[in-house]
Amino acid sequence: MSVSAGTTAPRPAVTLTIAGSEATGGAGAQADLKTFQELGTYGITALTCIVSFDPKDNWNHRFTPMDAQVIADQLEAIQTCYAGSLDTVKIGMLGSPATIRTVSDALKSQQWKNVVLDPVLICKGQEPGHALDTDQALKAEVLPLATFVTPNHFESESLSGIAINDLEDLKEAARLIHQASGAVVLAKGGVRLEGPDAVDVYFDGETLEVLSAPKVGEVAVSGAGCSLAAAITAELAKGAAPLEAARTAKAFVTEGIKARVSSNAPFDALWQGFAG
Ligand code: PXL
Repeated sequence: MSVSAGTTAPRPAVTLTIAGSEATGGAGAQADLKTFQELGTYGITALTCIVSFDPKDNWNHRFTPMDAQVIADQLEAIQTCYAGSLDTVKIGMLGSPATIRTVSDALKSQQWKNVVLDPVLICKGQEPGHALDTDQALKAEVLPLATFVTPNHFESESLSGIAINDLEDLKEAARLIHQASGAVVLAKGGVRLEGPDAVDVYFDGETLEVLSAPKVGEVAVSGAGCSLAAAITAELAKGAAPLEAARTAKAFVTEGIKARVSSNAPFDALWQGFAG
């Protein structure tokens, strides 16, 4: 049976992720799409690169960028198909200055309500000179377009320029990153700060709130950062206020970490499907 165009059924909120593939399914676009599906939005992907862990080399990342024109083509298809209904985007791993330029051009070609940036700065095994160029381009060309940014401990230090050793430092970093970007900030302490709880600092220019949940183990789980930003994206697309979106996303990720999936890799992956 075919479904005709122009159906009057309620339409789901549309969410786009501009992200890399992580082949084993734990992180990147795969984590984003699973999160979107679980939270009831219609997920779309523009793929920026392919990451294949290397089991023969300490699970370092083998990184293959997509050709800039292929990224531009995907975004053209997506933005044309969903012109008028696509106003929420998540940005994950971009990986090269050329990709960053292509993505920032596409972002500037339309209006957005929500641009959620997970500022993935360094990919394990990436060549440092190349990574520095990429980081600078991300800060110059994409960060100013973000409405919501979710840096982890390392990324918060890099974006704020301060060392982060405790919760007070993380609060200061969140303030500084907000000042520099104008975006709502959720700076993630995760397992990197000492103490029994995984603490994140939310700051939107007025409200500063510490989101806290008991740590689930002491080791980072693959896909937690991607899933957190994707969950924020989905909640914002459905109309949640930023603080509410951050709280829901943190609870979603905490449950997903509890239900993590182990493999032959030396790290586990978050499972978004725990509720089903
Ligand atoms: O977790 C950051 C991340 C994002 N995107 C891709 C990745 C990773 C980490 O492995 O591979 C594609």
